[in-house]
Amino acid sequence: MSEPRQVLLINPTITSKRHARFPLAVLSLSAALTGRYRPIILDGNIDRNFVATAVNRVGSGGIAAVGVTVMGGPQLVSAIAVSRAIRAQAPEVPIVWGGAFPTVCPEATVNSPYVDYAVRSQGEETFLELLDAITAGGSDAPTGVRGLSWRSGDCAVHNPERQFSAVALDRTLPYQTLENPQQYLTHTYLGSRTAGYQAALGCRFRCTFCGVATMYRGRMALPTAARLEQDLGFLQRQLGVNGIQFYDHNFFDREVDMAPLLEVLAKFQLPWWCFARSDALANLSEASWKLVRKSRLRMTYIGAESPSDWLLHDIRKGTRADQTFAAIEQCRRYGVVPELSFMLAPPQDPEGETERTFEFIRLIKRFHPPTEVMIYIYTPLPTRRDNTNAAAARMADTLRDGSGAPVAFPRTADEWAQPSWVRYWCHKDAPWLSERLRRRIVDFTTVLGCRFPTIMDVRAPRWGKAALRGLAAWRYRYGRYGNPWELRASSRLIRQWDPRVLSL
Ligand code: B12
Repeated sequence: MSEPRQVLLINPTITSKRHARFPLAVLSLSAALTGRYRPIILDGNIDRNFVATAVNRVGSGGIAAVGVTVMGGPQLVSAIAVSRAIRAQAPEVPIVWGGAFPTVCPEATVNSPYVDYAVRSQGEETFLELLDAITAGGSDAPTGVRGLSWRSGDCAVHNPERQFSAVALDRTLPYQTLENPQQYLTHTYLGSRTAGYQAALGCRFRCTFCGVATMYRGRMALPTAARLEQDLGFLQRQLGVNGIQFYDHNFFDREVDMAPLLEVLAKFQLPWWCFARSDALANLSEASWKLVRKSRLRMTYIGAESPSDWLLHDIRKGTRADQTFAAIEQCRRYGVVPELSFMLAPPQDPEGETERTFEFIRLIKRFHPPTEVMIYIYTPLPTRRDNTNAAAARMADTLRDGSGAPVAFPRTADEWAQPSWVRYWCHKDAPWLSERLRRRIVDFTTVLGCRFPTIMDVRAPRWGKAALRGLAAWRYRYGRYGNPWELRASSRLIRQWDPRVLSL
């Protein structure tokens, strides 16, 4: 029998080696491919020379295709670098992109000369079918592969969507194929050996700003309790994990479905972190909250987004501002730190909404000071004309820049990799922000971050955080956020880490 064909799976650099987490996307693809193909994982977060390694690997022959996982923002820049280098070394090797970027921007992806195929949404089955078509060697175009975008002459072709699949929940991730799995366990406030993990697939909600909504189109599936128990057992016993960060888009869903999973977590009592919705937390029964406490949920990330119910309605969030307070209250009662994220400066009313959000944050800090706050700019992403998220498409159509001209999104991956668009993708800037507003947001974020240093930063010394708190106190108290030069200078000395960039 002939050897299975090799497929190189690349996770381009997105974070420092120290903050590298299990590259779940390529692990999940590897689990699906094993048996029919021989997957080889190359992680750019670990191998800081991953472009050269990839070029050598492809240069030595035998690679049937290269799969690259790509998130917009900084990872796009490293994905372009590695794809371009591979194309130059071995132009005959097909390059396939999958992940959040090609799902949201398939057209820009296949408009780029170093990408042959864009896999939209879940990738396992689509990639397998594509690989089968590629390795069969025929000259037929891959018209039958659902979820695939490709180029025919000058046109981008988008094959029909693939149905949501829960098959990945039956597969175990091949952690042991990673070079030294232990190096993915990082020191966080959850534990000295924290792992990133995803239990459920998808999300039922379709918020207009969220990439996950484009990826899963309102579908989701939970794992069985047995599956969760098996995975947590493996992570704890085999790898020595003592803290878990759940990447599930929305961990707390229907209470009745969650109960068995909470029982498993209460058994392990590994400190954990997750994403949650305020309405779900506010409505959780006391019995479930007791399990939450027993399981040692340390912090939960709640998309509060805005103090304005009209905006929450516009972005299809499905929650209200009063539920934000109800969720904080429940978290306080059961010893969980609420971590709230906000989206400032929406195009409908950038200045007004920003000021209202500042006041709302101050109110929350008075109500429950340990609440953590994450500040982002509201930056909706483009949607395809045939996308099922019509509300998001309508919103994207109304975007205007500072001079009132329509916002023109980039048309290629290279354009998306320009610094201004990387900042847009990272929710740090938007074309409709005036210079004054941009400054004000940066200044407020600086004052708030110094007045309330995050507990997620386990590296900054205690004295340093106390010094920043003291220095920022008067500015915060009197709302004098303008040009906090002394805080900027001190923050450079006592370098705090930014969980928006580095995660926990
Ligand atoms: C972990 C994570 C990170 C980690 C990355 C860790 C790593 N890769 O080593 C860190 C913390 C660094 C990170 C950073 C950012 N992230 Co992030 N991150 C996630 C998170 C929580 C989980 C991703 C994950 O591992 N999922 C599990 C795997 C199995 O699923 P998957 O990646 O979707 O992969 C499937 C498919 O996409 C597809 N697929 C993926 N890759 C490939 C490749 C091929 C070849 C194929 C065929 C298929 C394929 O198949 C896979 C299996 O079905 C998601 C939210 C979420 N729950 O998905 C956000 C998310 C991906 N991040 C997002 C964003 C925007 C960012 C940032 C760019 C900005 C920000 N502030 O959040 C930053 C950049 C920070 C910076 N450096 O400045 C967005 C992307 C949205 C979008 N529209 O593109 C998400 C969806 C969050 C959200 N709700 O908006 N992130």
